[in-house]
Parts: sequence; structure tokens; C-alpha cells
Amino acid sequence: MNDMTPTREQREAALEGMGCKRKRVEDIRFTQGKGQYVDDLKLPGMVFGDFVRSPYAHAKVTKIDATEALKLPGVIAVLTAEDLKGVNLAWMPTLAGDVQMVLADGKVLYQNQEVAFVVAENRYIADDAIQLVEVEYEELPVLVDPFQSMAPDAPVLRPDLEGKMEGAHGPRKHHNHIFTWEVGDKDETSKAFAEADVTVKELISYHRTHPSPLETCQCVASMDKVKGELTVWGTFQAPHVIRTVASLLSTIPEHKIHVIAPDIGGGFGNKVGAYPGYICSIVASIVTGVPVKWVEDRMENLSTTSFARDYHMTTEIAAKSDGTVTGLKVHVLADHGGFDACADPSKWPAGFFNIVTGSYDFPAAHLEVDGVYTNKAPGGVAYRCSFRVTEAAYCIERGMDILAQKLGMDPADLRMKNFIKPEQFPYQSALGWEYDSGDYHTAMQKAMDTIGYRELRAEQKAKQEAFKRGETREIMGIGVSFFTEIVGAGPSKNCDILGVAMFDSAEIRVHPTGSVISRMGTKSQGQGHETTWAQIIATEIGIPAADIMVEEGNTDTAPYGLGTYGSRSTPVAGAAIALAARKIRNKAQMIAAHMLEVSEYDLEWDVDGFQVKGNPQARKAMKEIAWAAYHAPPPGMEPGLEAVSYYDPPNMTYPFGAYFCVMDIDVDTGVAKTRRFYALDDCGTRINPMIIEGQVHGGLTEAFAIAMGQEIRYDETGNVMGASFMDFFIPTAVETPHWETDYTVTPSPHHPIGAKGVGESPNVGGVPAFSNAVNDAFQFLGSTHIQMPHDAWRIWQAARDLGAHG
Ligand code: MCN
Ligand code: CUM
Repeated sequence: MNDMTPTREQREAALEGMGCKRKRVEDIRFTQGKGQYVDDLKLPGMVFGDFVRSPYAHAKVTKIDATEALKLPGVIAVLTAEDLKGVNLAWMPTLAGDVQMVLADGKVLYQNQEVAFVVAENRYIADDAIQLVEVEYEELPVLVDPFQSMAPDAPVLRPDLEGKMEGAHGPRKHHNHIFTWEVGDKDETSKAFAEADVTVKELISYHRTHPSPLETCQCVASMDKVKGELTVWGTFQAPHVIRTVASLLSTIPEHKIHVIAPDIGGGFGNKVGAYPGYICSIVASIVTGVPVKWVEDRMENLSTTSFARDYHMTTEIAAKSDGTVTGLKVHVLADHGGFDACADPSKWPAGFFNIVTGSYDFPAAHLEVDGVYTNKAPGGVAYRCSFRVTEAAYCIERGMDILAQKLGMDPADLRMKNFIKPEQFPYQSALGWEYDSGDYHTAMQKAMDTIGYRELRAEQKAKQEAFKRGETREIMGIGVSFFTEIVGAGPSKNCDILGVAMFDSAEIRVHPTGSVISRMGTKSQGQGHETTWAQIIATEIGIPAADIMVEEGNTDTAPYGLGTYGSRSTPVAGAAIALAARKIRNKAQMIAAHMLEVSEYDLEWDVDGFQVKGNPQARKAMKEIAWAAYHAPPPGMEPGLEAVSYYDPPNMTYPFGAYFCVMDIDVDTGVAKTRRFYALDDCGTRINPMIIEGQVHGGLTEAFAIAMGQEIRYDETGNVMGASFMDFFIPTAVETPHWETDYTVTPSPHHPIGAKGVGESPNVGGVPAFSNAVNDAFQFLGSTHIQMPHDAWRIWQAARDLGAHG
């Protein structure tokens, strides 16, 4: 070996494979303003579409007159529900098994609902024309409170469902009822409650909020009437699903539909669903024969395109006097707005909310969810949530704190006592999940030691006494949160979207010179897939990540996949990538054996090539093997070096984490300052520690926003408050706390590289940590539960109601 021969460590470092803090390759274009987003697209002859929207939350639409609008120079068309009926698209199916108006068909069900679609030469003309479309409304009684939805005299929101007492998920109890979803053993649970030493019960509400990505939802639809081909560029988290849905709805054959998701400026779940803007743009392009662009503004995005949460969870826990939990009972009232357009796998009307037993060994549990209609925007689930896992984590983590308070126990100790033990994995939960792996005690202990938990409790106690003596107006809260996530939807046995199983895919092609193009069925919106997917391939086939190009989002070139949401990309596509790479490595082994004139069984893999066992000098690097694959493959072997893998996961993955929030609250102003926030995450094998840290920082910032103020609120007439960034809390660097991150590694036993998802964990664990901190601060004044969001005004009110203002 001469001095120039790289060492094994150097060869390994050159790969920038799994475990490497590789810098994000996509940022080279993003930070230079060179990303290509939908709105950057300018096609010859392209026109613009925009919506006439309803000012009322509930009204009959008695007349739409576009005469004056059509007279405005530059206006090309005005589409209404009547026009869409001609192509059978006035209503569209939702992912949740409901139907949704594309344009108001006789009535509107929420403020800013789409009433007509104006198509004009440019956006300015379209906006002017909107003012000229004359719409007559007849106001109807408005229903905003989900607790009133099923009152006997509640207004009928959905006359189209009148008399239909069977919904997509079973029987309906009332004209505004959508579904009841029941899981668990009711009798067992009742028995646990009857025999309990201690029980607690609380209504824990998770308010309505919105993912609000910086880039709003948008698309460009272009129908080539000569070829009969439709191309749609759009902000799609799941491009293939959009293609299939577009084909089913339009009857254009699927191979003649090209769906392209270019760079996406944040999704956070907002870009999973199908919205009226997409349908109207497609129809308008079919009608006009020119490309039609639709770009939402901020208010439209916040007030109509999906929402998140709006879960009202009556939570009961039964326990022994020593703190051992024996039963959990949860009833959820779920506000779905005017249409049930929740984005869940088909069989899961409340997502994976039945992870609500959390990290604890509940012998018995029972859950019931009722979905109801109200005069609010449809959508739901989306916002860094893993299909209602964030609501579930909030529910159980608040619940455990409330139980600790009743028992007079420390909330961290109560959790430790009830954790599922390492030897219990794989663990069967009372509500039907099989947790793959976990080591909760180790994670919790590490978190407590790092943050100095006992010292903080001592400090808090001293502060409470000082407060009572009138020496300070500041109180201190310590928020404890330990979450178990469930990500990786999902196994075809129980996960599908509109009947398509939720597998994912990867295709890898090694070129003759040893560089690689790879394509996946997922679609990054900021998660850094171009960086991390290359790292998996680099480790698996020994080609440097820098020589591997990752491409997502073009349905013509990428293998069919179900997209990116529910932190499913690593658990599902990540596995497909590893398995496709292993197919390549297997073929490479045969080629290397031929080149070295040995049996393939005499070879072993080493970093970036195959070597003869016991004679490492005799080796062939993957680059040499790639060349041979194209010019001199072994006799009888097909040339080329590429592979495709479709992966149907055997189970979900269950990441977990221990989060602690230390907060100081001024009772006179209601201002809460986060002194420390510590987040320990376990997502199994870590592909890129820096990307994970970025994901955690982002998710925690969103958790902070949600817990501390972000809200989509409605007044009693259904006016949506907070539909602009003036009112909707978006934390900047000024408000955002400093994040301390940490980790443990408990690999997933069923995932080819042991990795679990992480993208949504910080939101799932973060919200309860913040809320528990606020609640913990006020406990000593006799408070049991303060509802979110905890903005200064509401904290001030809570302090006043507890008599803290003297
Ligand atoms: N990762 C890793 N090691 C692991 C797990 C993940 O290095 N053990 C890396 C992955 O390779 C990937 C990233 O972390 O680059 C996120 O992976 P994963 O947890 O699999 O989540 P997804 O890629 O499926 O992303 C979806 C998730 C969701 S559902 C929301 S919502 C959310 C989130 O990602 N939206 C985001 N993070 C976001 N981050 C940005 N910047 N923008 C969004 O819209
Ligand atoms: Cu639930 S928000 Mo993400 O699944 O895109």
C-alpha cells in the first residue's frame, strides 16, 4: 500500500453516509433564492384563477350573476357550481369518505368558502372581477360550537346528507353527526374504574390551529388538448395520489396525467389534501385550453385550506393509591367543520388517536370519538401531527399531570412508575398497537439528570413560598412530557388511501462511471430528503453521497409512492431505499466475484467495495464494479446496475422522547418566559444528526407557537378571527426559546436500518411540555387545568381567576 492509498476511515468519511452531519445539499439553491417553486413557473399564454368567497359562515346562495365581471377586459371565464355539474365536479370526494363542494352548490357552510372561480389574464384583473360578481345570500343560523352540533334543534348543515344515517365510518346519530369510532374494552375499563383508589376526570381541549407554511397552496394546470394530456404542477406532499385522484375524477387516463411537485416552501401537512383550487384550475384549463395558475393568499390559506386539531377530549384515569394506573377512558368530540375532509388513512376516522395510552402500561382502556359538523373550514389532522398523535399525546400527558396532582406525586416519578418496561417490547397496547421498541426509563433518567430536575423542583418550591410571602410576583413551572409517537403509515393490512396501500418506493440507477440517480415516491417540503436519502444509499452501496442525485416529485419518473406526511418517509421510503440499494449490492457482489475470479461467497463487503475474505488487497470498489456492469458483466447476466424496491412495512415505528420545559411567569402581565427547553429524542438509528436537530428545532418552534398562542378562532357568527399574520401567532427569532437537544438510540427491530421517523415528534412532545409548564406553575394556587393556548392575556386571566392579583 503506498502513502496515497486512503485508509479505511478515509474511505468511510468520503462516503458521507449514515450518521454523518452532512450539510443539506438543497440549501445551496434555497439560500441563493434559486429554488423553483410553483409560483416561479411562467408558461406561455398562462392565465390566472381566483375565488369569489362567501362572507357568511352559513347561508343559502340564491343567485350568482357574473355578467358585469365578464364585461371587464381581460376576464376569460367565471366558473360556478352549475358549470362544474356539467363535468360532474361540483362536488368532490374527500379522503375521509365524505363529499365536499368544490364551488358553493346552493349554500355555503363556512366563511370564505369558494363560491365562483374567476379566470383572467392576470391576477389583478381576476381580483377586480371578483368584486363584480354579484352573489345573493340568505343567511342561515350559524353553528360554531361543536358541543351544540348534536342538539335536537341544531341547524341542518348538510341537507345533502338528510336521511342518510349511515356514514363512511358507520351509523350516524344526528343530522350533524359524522361518525362514532370506538376502540378498547368498555367493560374491562369500567371495572378498573369501579375498583380504583383514585380517579381523575377533565375536559382537555386542543384548540383549532393551522399549519400555515410560508408558501401557500398553489398549482398550475395545463391541458394539452391535442395530445389529450394534462400536466399539473402543484404544492403536493403526495403527487402520485393527486395523479390517481385526478384521473378518477376527470376520466383522463392516468398515463396521460403528469403531476409535478417542484420545490415546496413548507408543507407541515397543509399540502396533503385536495382543494377546490386544484379542481377549478384543472377544469378551467380544460375549458380554456391554456395553462391556469392558482395561488392562494395568506388569508385564504389560513381560513379555508385545511385546519388542525379542534379536539375536545374528556379524559379519565383510574389508578391505585401508589400511582399505578389501571384504566383510561377518553371521549373525544371532534370538530370537523363543514365537510369531513380529514387526511387520514381510510380506515382511521380519528387517525391514530388510539395511541392515547401513551408510554404507560394501561391494563385497560376505552376510547370513543364522535365527529361532528360545524360552520367552520374543513380539512383536519394536518400540522406536524402523525394523524392525531399530537392530540393523543397532549391528552395523556396533561392527564398524567392531573393525576399526579391528585395523588400528590411528582409528575416525573408518576411517569417512571408507569412506563412500559424495556422487557415488555414488543408491547401490545390496550387500544390495539404493537409498540416495536423502546427504553423509556433510560431516556427519562438521562433527561432528568441533564436538566437537574430535583434541583429545579427545590427552586420552584422556594419560589412558591416567596410568592406566598409576597416577595415576588413571578412563579415557576416545570413542564414534563414523555411521548410515544407512532409513525410509518403504513402496513397494507390496515393502511390505505382511497384503496391504495400505503407502501413506498425507491429506484436507484448506478451509471457506468459510478455516479447515481435515485428517485422516491416521497416528496420533501423542507425535510432534506435530497441529503439524507443519498446518505442511506452511500452507506449501503459505497458510493459517496456527493455522487448520488436524489429526485422526488415527478410522477412520470419517480416510482409510485404515497408521499411525505405522518413522518412516514424514513420508516417506509427509507426502508425501500435500503432494500433497493441491497439489491444493487447483491448484483455487484456477483460481478465482483467474476472480476476477481472467486466465488461470490468468498467475498465480503467493506465500506465501498468487495474484498476477498482473508485477502483484503484483492478487492473491487463499487465504482469499478459499476463500470464492469455495463461493459463486461459475467456471462449470462443482464448488463446494468439498477434496482427498484416497493416496501410494505410490517409495522409502524414508535419513536419516543422526554421533554422538559422550565418557565417563569409574571402573574401581573401574564408573560411567560421559557427559561430552558430540553428535548431528548429517540428515533432509532440516526441518518443525519444535523437534519434531525433541525427537524427538532422546527417542530419545537411550532409546538411553542401552538401552545403559547396560535389559534384559528371563530366568533359566534362564524367570522374567522386570526386569518392573517397580524393575528395568527408566528414566532420569530425574538420570541423563540433556545432549544437544548439530546438523544438515545433504540433501533426499530423491523426496519432494515433500524430508523424511526422524527419529523413530527417535537410537535407531539413539545405542546404538552409547554402546556404542562404553564399548568404546573399555577398548581400551587389550586388550579387543575388551564386550557390552551397560553397567550399572555389568557395566562393573566387564569392568574386573576385564581386570585393571584390580590
Ligand atoms: N431523519 C434522520 N434519521 C432518522 C429519522 C429521520 O436523519 N432516524 C431525517 C430524514 O432522513 C429526513 C428528516 O429527518 O430528512 C425527516 O424524516 P421523517 O421523520 O421520516 O419525516 P418525513 O420526511 O416523512 O417528513 C414529514 C414530517 C411531517 S409529517 C411534517 S408535518 C413536517 C416535518 O416532516 N413538515 C415539515 N418536518 C418539516 N420540515 C420542514 N422543513 N418543512 C416541513 O413542511
Ligand atoms: Cu400531520 S402533518 Mo405531516 O403528516 O404532513
